[in-house]
Amino acid sequence: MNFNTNSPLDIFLTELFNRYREAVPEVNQITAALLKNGVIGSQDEIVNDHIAFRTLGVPNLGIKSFEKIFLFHGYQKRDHYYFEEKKLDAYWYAPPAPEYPRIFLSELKVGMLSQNAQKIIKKYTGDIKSDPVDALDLNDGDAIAAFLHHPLWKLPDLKDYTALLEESEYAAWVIYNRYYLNHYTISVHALPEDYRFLPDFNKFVEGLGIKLNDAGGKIKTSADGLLSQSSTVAGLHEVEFADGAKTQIAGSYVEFAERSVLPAYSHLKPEEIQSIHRREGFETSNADKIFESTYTGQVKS
Ligand code: OOG
Ligand code: NI
Repeated sequence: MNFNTNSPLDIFLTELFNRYREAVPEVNQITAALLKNGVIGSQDEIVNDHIAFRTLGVPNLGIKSFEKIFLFHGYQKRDHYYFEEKKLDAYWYAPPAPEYPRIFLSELKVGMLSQNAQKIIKKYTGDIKSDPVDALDLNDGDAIAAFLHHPLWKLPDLKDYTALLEESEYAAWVIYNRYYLNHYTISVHALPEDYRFLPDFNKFVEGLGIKLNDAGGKIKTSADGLLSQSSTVAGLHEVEFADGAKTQIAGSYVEFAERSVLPAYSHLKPEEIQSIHRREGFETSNADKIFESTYTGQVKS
């Protein structure tokens, strides 16, 4: 991501990306290989399709709270997606200008979990008596970045994390990782020949020794055939819990998206094609499997 202004949105997106890049080695590894192969001239040439965040659906938090940050900065709320088995809701948000990434924002439907899991989540989030975003100066980009990197609840005990993990991998991820950027997404269709189709791009990534999420197959494709996505498997990080116990937990990952040109624009010449001519939005069946990039079945196999 590279922005030429110093707007609050540019500032906090850049700070989030810098922190994410430090925590997820695959980001720089892929960029370095694209540079070395002469595919791009600098990191800024990579088009960021979207970024994603996860939230807990409890009073004062969740999508209703989190989305205020992006709505304030000109994002528009679009389609809703529901994931029955994972007990998740999600929306995507269209950016104020094409150089900004879309946002994919999800929320755990906490009320659908067992009494025990709800009790654990409440133990950490129950003290939050007002919406913390309301106390934030949304014109201050540094303050927003600090807010997204600052814990809203105390560090969990390992036993609480483990109990959540058994029932909801998503719940366990959020209770430890909170609002950290979950992934950024390389628009592979914006890359030159040999890299702009997902099967080739996946081979390039795997050639770097990076593991891909194979839940539902390495490439997830929408029913209309126009949106294909793949992703890395989240790396494991040794972390410490409130009780001093240490274990390895999943962090963030990298996603790759190929948005095809819509049939109505198939007559356009390659140089005429802009992002508005390509498949928009997301796809529930793709997203359902992309979520699993942080799940035990992928990160520990
Ligand atoms: C989001 C998974 C879904 C997409 O592009 O469909 C997704 C997550 O892992 O939080 O990113
Ligand atoms: Ni995504």
